Amino acid sequence: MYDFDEIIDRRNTNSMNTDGFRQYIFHADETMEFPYKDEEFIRMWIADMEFAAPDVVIEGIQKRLDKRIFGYSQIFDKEYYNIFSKWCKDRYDWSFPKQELVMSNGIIPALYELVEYICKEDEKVLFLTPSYAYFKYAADHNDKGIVCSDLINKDGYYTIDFEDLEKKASDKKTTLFILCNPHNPSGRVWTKDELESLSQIIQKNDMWVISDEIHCDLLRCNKNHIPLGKIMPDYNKLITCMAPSKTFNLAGLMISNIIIRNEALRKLWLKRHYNFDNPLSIAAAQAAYEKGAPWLEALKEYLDKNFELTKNYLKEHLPKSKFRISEATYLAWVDLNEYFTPEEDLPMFFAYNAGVLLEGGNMFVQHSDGFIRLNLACPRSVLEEGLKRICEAVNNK
Ligand code: LCS
Repeated sequence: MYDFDEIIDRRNTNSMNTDGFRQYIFHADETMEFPYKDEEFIRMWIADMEFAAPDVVIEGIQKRLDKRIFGYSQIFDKEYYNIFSKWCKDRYDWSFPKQELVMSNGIIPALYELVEYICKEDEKVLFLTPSYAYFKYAADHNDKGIVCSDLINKDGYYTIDFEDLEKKASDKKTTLFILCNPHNPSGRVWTKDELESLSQIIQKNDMWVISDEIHCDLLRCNKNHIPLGKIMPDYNKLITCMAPSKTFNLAGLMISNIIIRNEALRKLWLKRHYNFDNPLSIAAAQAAYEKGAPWLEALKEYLDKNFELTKNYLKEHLPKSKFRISEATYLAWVDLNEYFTPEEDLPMFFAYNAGVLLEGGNMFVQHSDGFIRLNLACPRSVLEEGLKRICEAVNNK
């Protein structure tokens, strides 16, 4: 019914994935050359998918196109809230009042703004490492310091070092905690117990917390997501971020949901934020949440199989690699420390020697040397070729 095996040509679409890798991964320009032509690369890097967006979403955009005028837009219609809150209720048994929902052209821009609004002059931002690097960039952008708490890695299974976190959270200047829930890049889905322990630390230290739940819809089939807002139902200094961008492969449409409980912060947001949304993005997001669930369930099954395949392939061909199937995301976090020294530049190695574009090593703030992150949201034939090239390159090293 849904063809996730289809190979779609993304060239000439201004896609970051096909055209932006020199700049993003290698901080280089178009003069950087590789032994592979651009179209010969297997691209397993940036977190978007090689799959077509659901037909119901494309139809939603089409219906909006038919209205033919694309003037300034904002979500006025309460239908959007009704549909998105139903999504949260159905999937996470969690709901929030309508007035708490504001929109942003992406979660990253929201993080940049929220750090600015929340943190005073000499205050710092706390997060768990390895981390999606934009948590750091949001602090850097606002000239705020960062405090990192390394996760504990036991045989590829990551847990929170609560003792370390507690110590760092108790610093009065560390006022904001950004939680990646579920976690990129480890793929952990935090359990109720873990979230409760986190909530105690947050509460005890009266911290602000942003729970970035952008990956929450993309879980392995046997996993369940718990919004932090559900664990902390009355905590006022909590902001939740969710989006259709990862779930339905709509990152370029730049629309995301920011749920701000604190009234003063929300007022500040509404005053300072550039509060317009792209009308096509509104239509897409609404259609996705209203009609996209069957597509998502099929996608999850496909991704589960890609993870199984990856696990088996790595076990056979790179027996000294360490890998556990991620509980969430379509990202595989693979430990290659037995094959590389910490100084080696893994994205460069694989681009040159395997023709595979991937992220890894120091791209995740800290505590990530010797790891590669593989985006498995691609047709199985592409994945097979990518894995083959990766393993051959390492074994020929
Ligand atoms: N938050 C997390 C935890 C993410 O992983 C990403 C995208 C974003 C926010 C981006 O939000 P947006 O501004 O698009 O709404 N993650 C990416 C990644 O790991 N590689 O490429 C993108």
